[in-house]
Amino acid sequence: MKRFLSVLMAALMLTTLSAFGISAEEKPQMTVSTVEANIGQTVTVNVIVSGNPGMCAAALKPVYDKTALELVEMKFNTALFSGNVKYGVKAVWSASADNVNNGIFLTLTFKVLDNAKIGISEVTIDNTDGYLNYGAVCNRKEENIKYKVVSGGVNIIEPNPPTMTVSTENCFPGDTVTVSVSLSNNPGIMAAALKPVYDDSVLELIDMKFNTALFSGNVKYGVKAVWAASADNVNNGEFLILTFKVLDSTEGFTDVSVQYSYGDICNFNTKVVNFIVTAGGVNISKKPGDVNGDNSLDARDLSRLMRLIADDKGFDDPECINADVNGDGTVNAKDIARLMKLIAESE
Ligand SMILES: [Ca+2]
Ligand SMILES: [Ca+2]
Repeated sequence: MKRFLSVLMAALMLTTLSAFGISAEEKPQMTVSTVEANIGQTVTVNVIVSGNPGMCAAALKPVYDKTALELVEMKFNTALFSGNVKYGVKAVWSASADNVNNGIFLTLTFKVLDNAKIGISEVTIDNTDGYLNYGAVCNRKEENIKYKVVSGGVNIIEPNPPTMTVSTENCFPGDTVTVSVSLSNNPGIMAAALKPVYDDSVLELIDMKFNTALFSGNVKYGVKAVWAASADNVNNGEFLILTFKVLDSTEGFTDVSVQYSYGDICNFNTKVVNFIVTAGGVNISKKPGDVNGDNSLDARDLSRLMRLIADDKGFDDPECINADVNGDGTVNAKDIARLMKLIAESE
């Protein structure tokens, strides 16, 4: 019983010591880094040494999923760990004296294969129960160094998804404005049917037009804009141009987007292609100097502005929103001068 207690006491002391960070020297460890990569990309994973008590030879065997990764290159960091190297199934290193450096010891360069699954593909150094195999690393005295192995890997992330971006345009009430729908990360499409989505109390769709300079093919316009080519087109850029008439006496921001149903975009093999649609819109602001907001620029605006100034209306007053004709943040006589100039110059 006494013996058990003393063992327990010793264990408690060790726990306490390590809790205060007064542990013995750092234990030898090899940490494999984790890096992000897209499919098809080539990436480098580092094997980092810490707590190195001194070593003069190593034979490390990388372990990884060969269906996801192809090992392109192994390379010891001889700037920090000078010595002779040899690469085969294992990466072998030897030095003429014990090296006590810590840091990047070995780099492994992988290519992420086309059919790799999304997610982490583990990379480690061949080990037994989390420690390098006996004899994998030793010092000048041929003593085995028990390195703990912390696995890492390649985090294979979703490649950039095909995206359809609707532009945002600025205009005045009554204007005609064109909004473009552009493609990016286009994996190749042969046919598409897109339905413009907008607020018809603010905008009137007067024209749809595919950019056939970049996307040659046959087109048809109805409720949807339909495009079909004879082969896959992998271009990116302006795909569809929507022309709207902005209705009079409207103001503010209005959304414009495009919709498609599943199967409305496909490639030559009739495989469905999905695009993430980023909506855009039209930002409608009143004409500079249109103080009364009736979408025309005339003497009535001047009269309104003079009244606002005479009444000493604060700039925050809703009536004054369009009264800062020169845009300097205040409403004063300078705006009258600018407005007179604008009216004089208007047709
Ligand atoms: Ca006006
Ligand atoms: Ca002003």
